[in-house]
Amino acid sequence: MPTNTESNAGISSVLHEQRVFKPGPEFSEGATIKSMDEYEKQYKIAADDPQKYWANVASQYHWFKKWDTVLEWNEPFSKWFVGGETNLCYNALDVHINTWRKNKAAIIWEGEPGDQRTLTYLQLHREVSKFANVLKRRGIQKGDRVAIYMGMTPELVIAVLACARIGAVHNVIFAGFSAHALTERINDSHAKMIVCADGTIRRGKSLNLKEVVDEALVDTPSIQNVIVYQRTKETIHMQDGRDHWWHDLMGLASEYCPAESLDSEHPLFILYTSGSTGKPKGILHSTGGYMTHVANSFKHVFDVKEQDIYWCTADIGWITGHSYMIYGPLINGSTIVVYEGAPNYPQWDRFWDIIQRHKVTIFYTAPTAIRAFIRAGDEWVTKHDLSSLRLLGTVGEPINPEAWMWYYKNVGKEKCPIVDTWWQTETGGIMISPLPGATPLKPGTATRPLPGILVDVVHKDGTPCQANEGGFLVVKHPWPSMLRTIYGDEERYKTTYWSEVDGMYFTGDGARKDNDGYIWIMGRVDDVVNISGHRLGTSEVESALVSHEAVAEAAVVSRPDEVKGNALVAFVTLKEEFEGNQKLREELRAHVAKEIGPIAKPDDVRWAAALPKTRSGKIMRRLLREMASSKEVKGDVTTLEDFTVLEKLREEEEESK
Ligand code: 6R9
Repeated sequence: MPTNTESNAGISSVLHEQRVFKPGPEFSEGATIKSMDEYEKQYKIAADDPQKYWANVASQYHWFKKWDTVLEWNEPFSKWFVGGETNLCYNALDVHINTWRKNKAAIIWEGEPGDQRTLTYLQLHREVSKFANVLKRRGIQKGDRVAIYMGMTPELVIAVLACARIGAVHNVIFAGFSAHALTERINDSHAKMIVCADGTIRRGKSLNLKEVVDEALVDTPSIQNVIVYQRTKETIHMQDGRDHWWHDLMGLASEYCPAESLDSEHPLFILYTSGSTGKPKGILHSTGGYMTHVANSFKHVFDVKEQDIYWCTADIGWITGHSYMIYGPLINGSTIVVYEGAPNYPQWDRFWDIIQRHKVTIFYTAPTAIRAFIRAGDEWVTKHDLSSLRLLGTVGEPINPEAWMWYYKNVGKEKCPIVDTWWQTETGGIMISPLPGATPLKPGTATRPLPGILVDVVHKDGTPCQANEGGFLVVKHPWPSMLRTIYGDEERYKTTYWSEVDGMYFTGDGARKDNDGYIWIMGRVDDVVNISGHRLGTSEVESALVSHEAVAEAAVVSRPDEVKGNALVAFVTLKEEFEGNQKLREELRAHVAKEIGPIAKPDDVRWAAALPKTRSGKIMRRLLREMASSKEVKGDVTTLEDFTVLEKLREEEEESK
């Protein structure tokens, strides 16, 4: 990721958000932290002695052997709960099956065509144990890497947990990735096996995954076996000796497979995140520390209660799916909803329909989805009974205050708090988020860091910024679920995260703290634009645009300008009922000038049918920057959500010339 971090001089914050929403008593009463005073107290206790704090948190979970030392810190390498032994799968399943929870639903699954399955904790435990035996029978041992490439079916959860059970390192690869991306990830991690499905279903069409696997495996010497789960029943090629059907192997497997007692630092998974340049980074997470923070943060951020039906719409191919669809919820004994398909299939109300039918109480999604719903029109939401909902969450990008308000009013009916959770693949778990029983909410900010998480906004030299002064978001003390390294590339780990600001973990995000200590994420540091000496966070200019009634989504980038140094270019997606024309263009420019000030007024406003996004829904500003300066688009584009979007943008650009 090219960063622009020589100094943060003049990163200006331009958003003026005044609305505040106080927590209701129904949350405060049942919460561990009931007020901001209590939060401040807890935060201080944890900050004064992080090791004591984390040891307390860790002792809530099952350890086969207790640790000797809480933290060994050899900057930038950390070891947590050293000498301890545990197992995440044991904590997610075995601890529940000796209680009444054995008959509680662990997974409520819905396929895109409407087929449904429910697995109780006992059933899930049985399937996972069987699949763990399948892995072992096929030669997988503790420490071996297993690639997983399948759509959102219970078998994906089963495969992940089976790896954790025997200490195999899972490497889930999002089912939308190409053969090339698959080969690259398999080879980088030297995976011994791939677990896949014949296909997956998306927008009514079946997508042949096995074909992609076959193409990828032409060049992957480490793979010895392929296990294929039959989902779509399409015709696929099965290579003798290498490829095996999931159902054949499961039919022969024993249901008895004790969970391995694993060292706290045993690697749990590798998850690749692509930077804008270079090959993808294999983020490595380990066992005891990851479990401790992920399970505990899930409990507090989502205020989870026994009866909750929790639905996280992320794909398991992303970190959110790992931490807050599988591990966090299951360790807490929650019921999770898993949905296979697209949010707009067969219509734009599929999500609301699922919430209504399954009586979902906690709903966690991404700003990009919310903006798509706004664009589709309110009627899709309002025709459903969403009264089961009590808490909403968002993750993945800064949420524009207007999108927050829409979510709050239309989905939460002004009674559900929204937890805007800031974190990263690298952080493993949520770092900054409101606590629903304590934190007054302001639309557009992830608010305050969780206890034990020492984040700050600093200058390049590490000194703290003043209130409202923009700077770099850093973490000043190791935390249990931090990445341990980039798999196979310690140097890259050091330079990417530990060389920008001395002695601190560099997140790559720009931010500011307001007078209440709330953290406002201003976007990635490379998304900061410099206009007449003012460095503006693009997300703030975008929020100003989205606050106009015609705008559904906006991405703002800069292009070089002979006179000003840089000029602002806004790519704007309009709501269905609006049409892009010169008059609206002028109106939007004036609107930004009014909301922020004349310096932030976009020089160009371009209409876009849709914005190019990474597969996980983040706007690809790098591509737009290249479009804006009319350069050839180059670099890794394997993460584009929709290649046609780029084509359309190019065509629109040609037309407007
Ligand atoms: C969990 C996840 C990490 C980057 C992160 C930041 C952005 C995530 C955010 C947010 C503002 C939030 N981001 N959550 N920005 N507010 N609540 O998304 O991980 O895919 O690794 O992305 O996403 O820029 O640095 P990952």
